Amino acid sequence: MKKAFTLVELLVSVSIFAIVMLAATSAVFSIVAANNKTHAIKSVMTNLDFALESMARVMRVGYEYACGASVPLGSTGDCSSGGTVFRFKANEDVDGDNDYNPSDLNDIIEYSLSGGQIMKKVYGDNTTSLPITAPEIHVTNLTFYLSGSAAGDLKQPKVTIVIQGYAGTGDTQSDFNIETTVTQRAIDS
Ligand SMILES: [Ca+2]
Ligand SMILES: [Ca+2]
Repeated sequence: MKKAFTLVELLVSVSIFAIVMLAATSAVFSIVAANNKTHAIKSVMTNLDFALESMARVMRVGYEYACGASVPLGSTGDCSSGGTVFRFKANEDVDGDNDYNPSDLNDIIEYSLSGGQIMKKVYGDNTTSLPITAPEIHVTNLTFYLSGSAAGDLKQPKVTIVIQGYAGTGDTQSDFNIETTVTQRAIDS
C-alpha cells in the first residue's frame, strides 16, 4: 500500500504551519516595536542630557540665583517649595553685545517651560528667547527648588532641577523623570 497524506493530516499540518508563522511574525513585530521604543528613548535621553548638561554648566559658574517669576530682575530669591522660573546672572557676555558688567541687568539667563519645551531667555541689549529641548520631547513639568540664594544666610546657593515628561505616542511613548542639583561655584555668604 502506497503511503500518502490523508486530507486530515494535510489540514492539521497546514494549520500548525499557519500558527507557527503567525507566532513568528508577531514576535518579529514586537521585536521591531521594542527596538523603535529603545531608539526613541535613547534619542530623547541624549537630547535631554545635553540640554540639562548645558543648563547646569552655565548655572554653576553664574550667581545671583533667583527662583519664581515675581522676583525682580537682578534680585535673588529662594523657592524651597518649588518654582517654575529660574534666573541668574551669567559670568560672561551671553547676550552677544560685547559688553559684560557684573552689576547691570544684562547677561541674565532665565529658564522656564513653554509649550512643552524648556526655554532659555537671555536678558540684555540683544534679548533672545529660544527652546533648548527638541519639539519631539514633551516636557510636562519643570520645577526648580532653590535655597541659600540670599547673602548673609551662611548657605551656598543650591538649586535642584526636576524635569518630567514624555516622548513618542501610543505604544512607543516613553516617560522620563530626571533630577539634578547645581551648587553655585563662587563662594557666597
Ligand atoms: Ca552682554
Ligand atoms: Ca547665601
